[in-house]
Amino acid sequence: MGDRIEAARWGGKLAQEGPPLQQERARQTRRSILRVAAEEFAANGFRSTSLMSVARRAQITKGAIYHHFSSKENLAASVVEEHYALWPALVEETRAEGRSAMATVVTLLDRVAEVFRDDPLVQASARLQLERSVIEVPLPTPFVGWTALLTELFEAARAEGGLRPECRPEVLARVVVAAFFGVQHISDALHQRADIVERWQEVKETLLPGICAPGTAAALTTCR
Ligand code: LUB
Repeated sequence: MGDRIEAARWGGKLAQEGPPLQQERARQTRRSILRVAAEEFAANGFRSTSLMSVARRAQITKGAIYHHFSSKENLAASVVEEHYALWPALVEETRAEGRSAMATVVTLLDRVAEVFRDDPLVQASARLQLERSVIEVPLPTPFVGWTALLTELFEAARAEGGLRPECRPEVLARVVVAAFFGVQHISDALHQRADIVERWQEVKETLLPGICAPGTAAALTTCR
């Protein structure tokens, strides 16, 4: 699927890189700014993060930041876009491993839980999405990418006979996205996402028997 089509699915757009980046050094600087900004946004939120604090932490000038990002709002939007740009490769890699559609869903979301635990860019994006009302630039629409992808995977699972007949793929997708969002939000609030993988395992063990074809849930809750 073309990059632009895939990027559109995730509610984002190919990160606007401003004037064409002439050299690898410029790309490295942009990546470094995004990483440092993500750490600041994740820890302190949008309002309490300043471009000065990002510049200081990145050991560059504010002018160097403005060369890549026109404002703090644009920087925040780029962090969120970079978050969503992470998923297509993980999805493609997991789907290429040849599991059943249901096993692919389970494995994929296990990996996503680990990314939420470990990646400051994703953690920052989740916080910025919660603060989107005070960020005066458009951000990618949250949840739509995962809802569309999971609907597709649950439709494939239905075709494979992997679902209970009463389950509707688009409903399952909304329920699972809501469950995952809640798990990562609560884990963040209480434990800085340290226990997100374990909490997600509990949700899987609870939800899967009501989703999977009879007798198939147990094998799925431990698949890797
Ligand atoms: C996911 C969050 C947190 C959806 O896709 C998103 O926007 C998400 C942050 O906005 O959970 C569930 C995978």
